[in-house]
Amino acid sequence: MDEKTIKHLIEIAKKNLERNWTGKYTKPSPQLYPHQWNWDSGFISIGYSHFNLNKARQEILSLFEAQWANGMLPHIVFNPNVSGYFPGADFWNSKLSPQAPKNIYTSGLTMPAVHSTVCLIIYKNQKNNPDKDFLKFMFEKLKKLHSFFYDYRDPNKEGLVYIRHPWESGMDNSPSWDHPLERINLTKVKIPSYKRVDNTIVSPENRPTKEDYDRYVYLVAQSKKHNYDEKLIFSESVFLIQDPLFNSILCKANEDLIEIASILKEDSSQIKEWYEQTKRSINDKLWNEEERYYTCFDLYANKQIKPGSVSGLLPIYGGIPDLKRAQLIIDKLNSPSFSNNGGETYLVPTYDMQSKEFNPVKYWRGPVWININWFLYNGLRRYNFHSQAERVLQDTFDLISRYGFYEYFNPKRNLNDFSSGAYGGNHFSWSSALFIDLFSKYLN
Ligand code: 9WN
Repeated sequence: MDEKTIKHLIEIAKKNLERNWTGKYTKPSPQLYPHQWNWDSGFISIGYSHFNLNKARQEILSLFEAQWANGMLPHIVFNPNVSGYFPGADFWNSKLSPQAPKNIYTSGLTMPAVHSTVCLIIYKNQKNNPDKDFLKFMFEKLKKLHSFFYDYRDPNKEGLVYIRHPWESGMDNSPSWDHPLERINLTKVKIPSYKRVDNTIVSPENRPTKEDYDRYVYLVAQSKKHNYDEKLIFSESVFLIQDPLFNSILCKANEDLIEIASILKEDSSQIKEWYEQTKRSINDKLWNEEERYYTCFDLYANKQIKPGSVSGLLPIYGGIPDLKRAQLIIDKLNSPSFSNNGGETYLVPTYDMQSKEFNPVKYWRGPVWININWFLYNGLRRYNFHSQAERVLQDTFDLISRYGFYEYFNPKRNLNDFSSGAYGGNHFSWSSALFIDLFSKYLN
């Protein structure tokens, strides 16, 4: 990692964000994702906060304009002037819900709640000029977002929230969802007709399968049938999962919202309760004693899902494990499941490399993603695992300098075909924005 190359890459990263900026928000990638995406905007805003605070704030403000009356922040906010994405605004028909905003079209589900964390980062990156206005404007909206999760997605009132669609996790075709999704018997249920666009823009080999999409579409159709009413969807859904990363992101967001409340001298007693309960329940319910890391809980089947996802390592991002468990997570990270001692793989594969489900080229079934590296890096630093954190940084640099700012990457270093290790969209916004954050000490 030499300073000159890092600075050069930072300049390219800034240009990518400039290229994807629409005047109101930043597209995740130029063609593949032309609308505004929920957690993407969070990551993008973190990148901007180092060199353009106005855009950092604008990105978040634009997203929250589409917040639903019940507090839900939709996973996509549609740009009415743009087509070429499936499922688009018409398919979602968010107006079915009385909770949806009147003049903005959105999807009908949500994504991981990174936003309180992002707002605090924006505040801190103001450095010598601390302005509380943005935090003041955001505080109630952020609290409402957290309330949404605890009011509507925590049926046992245990501080663990569920996702009701793979798209909510942001890790769409993770093998963790295979078994629960198999409950949707494709030969028996009616799937609305639809036409994908994603696999005409990038190689189908690197995207979810037709069966995956059939099930994604089916779950959307089910929620539309209930006009996006959370309670009705819950009563009928076969896909209800408590995921460690999703809940750890919320736990960290609670921690950061508590800090925001203290900056603003607002009451944070409710947020503290959420924080404590979520932390405790992740440890009580999502820890897998056999594999010695965290895993998802399947609410429908009332049992844990087989461990394997990188999500199970990431409670360190939220400060969830005690030191003993954090060390076990490091052992897992260093094991052949997620690393290769001979240095033949990049950190961090998104699924256990020793499992039969692992696929190094297929989306969330193995490839390295830069946002996951960002969570891992911050978690490792939080527990003072500095040498591992440096490895994440080095591997992120190696991947980006070798291939460019792609969406996801093959974890294997020694590929025969040198050109085939990076997939999905190029000029990808969060790869660019989080690279800027990870290497922000090199900013001019
Ligand atoms: C569906 C935008 C989004 C990311 C997700 C990623 C992918 C969409 C898709 O792209 O999902 O939401 O069409 O595949 O899985 O994490 O937010 O970048």
